Amino acid sequence: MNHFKLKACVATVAMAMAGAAMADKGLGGPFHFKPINESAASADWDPSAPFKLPKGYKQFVVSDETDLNIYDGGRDDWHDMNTVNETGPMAGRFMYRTHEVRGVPEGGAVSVVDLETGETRILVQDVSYTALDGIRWTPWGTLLFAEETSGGRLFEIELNANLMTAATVHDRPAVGRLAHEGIDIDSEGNVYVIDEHRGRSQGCNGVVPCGGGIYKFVPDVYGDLSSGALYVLKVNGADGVGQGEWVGPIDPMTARTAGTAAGGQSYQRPEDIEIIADKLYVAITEGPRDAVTDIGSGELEFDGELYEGRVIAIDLNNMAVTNFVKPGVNVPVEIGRPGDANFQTGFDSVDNLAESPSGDLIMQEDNVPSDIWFASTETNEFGASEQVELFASLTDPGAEGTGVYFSPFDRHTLYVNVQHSAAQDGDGTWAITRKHGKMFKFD
Ligand SMILES: [Ca+2]
Ligand SMILES: [Ca+2]
Ligand SMILES: [Ca+2]
Ligand SMILES: [Ca+2]
Repeated sequence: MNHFKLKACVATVAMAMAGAAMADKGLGGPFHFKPINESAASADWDPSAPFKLPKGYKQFVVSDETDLNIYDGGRDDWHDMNTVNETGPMAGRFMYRTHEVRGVPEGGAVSVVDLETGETRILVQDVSYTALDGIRWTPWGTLLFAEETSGGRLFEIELNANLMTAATVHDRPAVGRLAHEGIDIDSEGNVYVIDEHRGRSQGCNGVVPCGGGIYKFVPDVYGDLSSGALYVLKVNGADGVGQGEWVGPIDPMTARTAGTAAGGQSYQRPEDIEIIADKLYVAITEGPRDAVTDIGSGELEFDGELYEGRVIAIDLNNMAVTNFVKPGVNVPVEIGRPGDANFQTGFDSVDNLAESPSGDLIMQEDNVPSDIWFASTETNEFGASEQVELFASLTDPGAEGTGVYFSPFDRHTLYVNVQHSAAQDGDGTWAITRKHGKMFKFD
């Protein structure tokens, strides 16, 4: 099988003149780009080249459901988040991916791709695993992954020496039973996690606000997640920004309600997180603002979203919490859909985050179209990014893009997944690059 070349496609998107001058400031570093002019339209969907890309960029399948089809019979494999083995022997060679399926008899799975040979296999799978979401390589050489369901578990995999099979999977309840998504680790070995819950509008058993918090786990011993203390972010200020502090420790087994009881800030559906330098960035998905419910008699009720998603930044030194990217402040509000007369490309339902090779924050929308944005970590006096640019957009009418990720060993390739594609067996991991020649040794 050699479908990689067949699926390669040089983007022919017209250069966005308005963005050309901005790109000279160096957003993306070695991955610098001229922003695309607007979001992709589903009418332009090409399953062999699903992303609308800046001029000069190409896209390749790394591994999709034609290589490994974990869920057969036309069921989507729901590729979610990615990491490579970032440390240790053969660092950078293997890519690990969570599969976010729910309610399937086989249960959730984590898969692995050997980026040298192309071999792809299931790393772990269990009938009890559900909605597997975040994944993170630890500095001590293990792999963390977690469930997104309420009270979901966080697991740690010890790998065998071949790095393609698991020796042991540990449940790590001390890190918190939460609707997990993003996971990140600071230089001291503290683990940051979130509760993906609409804390402001859904709350807990009718009590609002409740849940939707941001948490810090401090292990008793570096690299040992079996015991430690769990804290929740409290913020003194309006709308979840202002002066923050970690409060606790709290009971990890009831982390949502215990966090709220301790004074934790409830956000409206936090999802992915990313530490860059001394700041923790958190995507608050919070959208779409236009979602409405028909409550009968021709009356519509708006769901109470205040924004179409924002990213906050938490300075881990002085605990200042700021709005880093917010529609209408430093990125346009999204209006309508591509093809609509009044359509305006903008920012909606930000979900996955990653760090670019030059330390910018990459942000990916859970939206159709699913856009990928880059934001400079240079900020104004209010903590807002000085520059936010549109890198790419997904044409697939059924899919969201997930799992944006740069390997520390390849500064020229952005990995991204297509999740719940409208195409039969169309879920998979893609590589976006400007590099010439063979993309993979196994090509
Ligand atoms: Ca499938
Ligand atoms: Ca999620
Ligand atoms: Ca958008
Ligand atoms: Ca997500």
